[in-house]
Amino acid sequence: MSYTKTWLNYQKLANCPAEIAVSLAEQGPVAESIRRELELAFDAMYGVKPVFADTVKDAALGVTFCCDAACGLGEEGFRVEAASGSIRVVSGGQRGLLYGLFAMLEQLRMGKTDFALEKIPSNPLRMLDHWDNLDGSIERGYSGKSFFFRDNEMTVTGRIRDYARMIASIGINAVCINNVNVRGVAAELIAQRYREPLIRLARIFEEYGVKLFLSLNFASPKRIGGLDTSDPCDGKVRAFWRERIADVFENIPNFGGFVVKADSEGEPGPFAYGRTHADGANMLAEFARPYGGIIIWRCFVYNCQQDWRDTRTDRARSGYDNFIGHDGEFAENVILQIKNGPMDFQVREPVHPLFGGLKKTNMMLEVQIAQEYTGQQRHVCYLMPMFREVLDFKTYCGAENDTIADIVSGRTYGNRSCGMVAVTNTGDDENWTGHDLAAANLYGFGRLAFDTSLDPEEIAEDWIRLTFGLNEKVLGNIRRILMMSWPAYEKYTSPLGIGWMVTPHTHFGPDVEGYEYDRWGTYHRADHMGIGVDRTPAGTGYTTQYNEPNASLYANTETCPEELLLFFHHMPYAYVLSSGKTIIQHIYDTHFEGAEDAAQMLALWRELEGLVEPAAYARAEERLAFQAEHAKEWRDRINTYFHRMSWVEDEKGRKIY
Ligand code: GCV
Repeated sequence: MSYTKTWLNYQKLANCPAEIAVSLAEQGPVAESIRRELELAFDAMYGVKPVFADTVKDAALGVTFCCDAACGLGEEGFRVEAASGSIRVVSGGQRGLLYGLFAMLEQLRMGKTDFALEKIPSNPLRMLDHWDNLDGSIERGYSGKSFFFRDNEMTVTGRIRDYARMIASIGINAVCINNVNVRGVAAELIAQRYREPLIRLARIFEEYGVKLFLSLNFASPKRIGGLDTSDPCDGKVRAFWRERIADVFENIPNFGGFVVKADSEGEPGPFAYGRTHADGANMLAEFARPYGGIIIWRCFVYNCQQDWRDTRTDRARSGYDNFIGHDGEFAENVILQIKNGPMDFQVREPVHPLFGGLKKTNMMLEVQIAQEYTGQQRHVCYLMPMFREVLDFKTYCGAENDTIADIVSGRTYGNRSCGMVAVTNTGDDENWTGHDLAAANLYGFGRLAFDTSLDPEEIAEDWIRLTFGLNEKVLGNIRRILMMSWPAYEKYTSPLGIGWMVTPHTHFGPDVEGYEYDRWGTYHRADHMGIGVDRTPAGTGYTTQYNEPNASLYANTETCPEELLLFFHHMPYAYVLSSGKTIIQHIYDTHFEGAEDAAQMLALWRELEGLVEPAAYARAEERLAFQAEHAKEWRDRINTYFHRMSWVEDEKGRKIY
């Protein structure tokens, strides 16, 4: 199947230089990628093939790449200076030159000829996690099937190189290719069966500075090793892992390490043997350490067998409760991967309290650009504004450098094993991401992980120009759509921090009580008087997991940020918000507004007919039209439910079924 070029859609530019000379002394796989990309890009942009030469001084456009370990930019940082037809790209390593190359191309494509840029990546690890299964399906995948696996085989096709190019162009340096739920033959990815295609895949990634990671199954000693236990302290189990891990690192080039989902949602882990997460993670880390390998251990651990009548057990508490007692016990090459919020990628959640709690443990921020709970790439929901809020959140873990961005970039504790990871949103659909506008989340995540200070609106603008060209109307309309999309989605789905009103299992579409009486710990506790979960010390005590002043701020209804009021408090429908509206009126109003916003996004897109490439226009038009209708369904289902629950009429007398 053919596929779109997304933001690497190099278009012909005006003012083409007559000849282009490039000086690049470096050799090796990354340097080769730089050469290939230059040929591709300059041919498409200027119709000129660059000449590679030792000196560039006589050319109309001369580009010099300079690898200088003493430049102070590190292996991944770069400086690009362009003036009067001469461009100089400097870095301490080839990966930095590659990132500098893409940054230079972006500037040229946006019509700039004289510019200076200097960037050192904020986060050491900038990673994408695929939840791809070996049969080709993708857990929570909304853009077709896997391009890594099909029918229990690996598919290392030309698309992988384009994928590697695409993600390298936004600074991604690590990818885990298989689902954290490691089922069936996926456990054998660490064995011989998939070795040869994994080596080929790893070599392609290496050309673009991307490390390969695999998710492993903690019960592998039993599942594929023929042992009768997977106890991490058992000698035979240790020998199994020592041998397997050594074999993987010694044979797969550029291998980064393993991602582990243990004792979570039915996945095996150390608990079965009375061992701790630290016992499990450290055992694996010990065998990965000689190779510079990393164990990424997920903190998404909670009781998924809860009785809804139990109001003391709180899923929001569980990540913190499970891990805080082990602070300082994890090996140096273990990173705890923590979701942005304590529940599960809802449209609005507070920031996970573990970030402010752990002081002696490597941490990584996990977000989800696969829009599992935010419209599944059938709704547009640009998530960078949400991630911006998360990164800026002050944890008060110390007097300074206490934001999430500080912690995961290593500024707070001076560590290098940290960073950001996104559960990714790609598949084999022709446009990679199902919804053409969902590619903004992939692009945006990479840019934000590389530079955590960026403004979401500026990222959106860059993405629009690089994908759709420089037309001002196109820029203006798509920017408005993207920037209004997350607030709109929140308005027509989730009031004031209440999540989970979705259809069970699929997580798509409204079902207000879908998860209310289920075992997953996901309750909004709406009754005829009010709604919300009391997570104060008088309730589940979740607020106490935050450092002060956050703990008190959240515990008090007067100071709790209103967008999270019902996450932290059970409130009567008649409670009056700062807007002067009651909670019930707020629910009605936001749901009507959200549906109107969705209709407006469709109208804004429709103004672009003829200005956007026809196939992309049609694909997105269809999805935005669906979204506008689906938003009405959300509006009506939620409003009707709360009207029937509360018996309060809408002040504006609108239709509530
Ligand atoms: C990969 C949520 C999703 C699951 C996912 C899990 C996780 O529960 O619904 O599909 O499993 O998160 O993050 O491990």
